[in-house]
Amino acid sequence: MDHIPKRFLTLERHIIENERKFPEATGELSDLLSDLALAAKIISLEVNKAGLVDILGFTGEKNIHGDEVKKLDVFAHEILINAMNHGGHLCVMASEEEENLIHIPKGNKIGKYVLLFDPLDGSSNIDVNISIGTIFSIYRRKSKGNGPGTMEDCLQKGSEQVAAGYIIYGSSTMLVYTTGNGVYGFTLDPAVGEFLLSHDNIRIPTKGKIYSINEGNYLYWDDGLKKYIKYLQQNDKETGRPYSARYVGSLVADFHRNLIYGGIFMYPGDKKNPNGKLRLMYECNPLAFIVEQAGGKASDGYQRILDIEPKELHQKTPLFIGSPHDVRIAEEFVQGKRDLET
Ligand code: AHM
Ligand code: MG
Repeated sequence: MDHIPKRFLTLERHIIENERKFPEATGELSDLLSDLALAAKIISLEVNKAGLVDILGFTGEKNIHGDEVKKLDVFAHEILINAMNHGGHLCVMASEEEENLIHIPKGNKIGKYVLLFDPLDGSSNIDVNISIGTIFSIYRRKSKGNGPGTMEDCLQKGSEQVAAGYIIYGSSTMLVYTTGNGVYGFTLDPAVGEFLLSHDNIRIPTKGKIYSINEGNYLYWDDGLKKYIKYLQQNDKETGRPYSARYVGSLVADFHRNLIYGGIFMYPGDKKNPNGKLRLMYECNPLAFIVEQAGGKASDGYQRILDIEPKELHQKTPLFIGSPHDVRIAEEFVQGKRDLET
């Protein structure tokens, strides 16, 4: 797509051009991604108004139009469902905000794809104007026929994903996605209301200089992890240490920064939470697919995230994700195969 000046390359056009490379493609995945982009624009608008809530009405109250002001994460969840349940391409959905499967309403056409999403991740940061994000993951249905999708359709290994992406609502709104053919980033131009290609074929640096972890949990960590963090803090010119610590506490923001600059993000298991905090299906799998497509690595400390066999929709997993060299060394420490040099 070298012939198209970047500023004219909209997300929709990029998706369509990409799809043309696959003669068997039906255009359904393109439609799905376009619907997601529309939902993202609506959520972005609302996120940008978050600071005005005190002026326009508190959540739970009625606003000036007489509608109840919804919490933003609930709003994002509902927008995504409404934007995605009528296109005819999905057979079932699941959201971090909903315990059970979300079925396509009766009467609407049922399709061959499955959508899993975290509508607004990092929502504890909304009130303080810090970046938050939406994360999504798309699979092909496994169940036969064209009836409603099932749990089996949702509980697929991350390696089965056909597309994944996130939208970061930050200093600007960006959509980053992959269909297994590289990673592309688009920035929302608010004037024209379009996502325009701003980050072509994103590659994560092989090694970074940043580590991201909630160090407040230090006392609960295993020894291997404590040693790894100490290792990153040691002074050694040859291996580029010490690293810098950066932790927003908003997964999409922390991940996005490390994807561009290189580095490692960790949400480990610890004595309090053996499986950490992050959800395999809504957070870890989509970001793992993206990072691998960008040349990075994602692990639970022992195995590839994308190879984990899911048992339930909301299961959690420890996560080590980012530059391949950094994730490899983290694994060595976590597994006790490496020690601090004395
Ligand atoms: P959420 O899904 O309830 O928003 O929680 C997930 C968020 C992630 O964005 C972030 O990486 C993590 O929680 C931070 O957790 P902690 O505050 O324990 O460091
Ligand atoms: Mg979340």
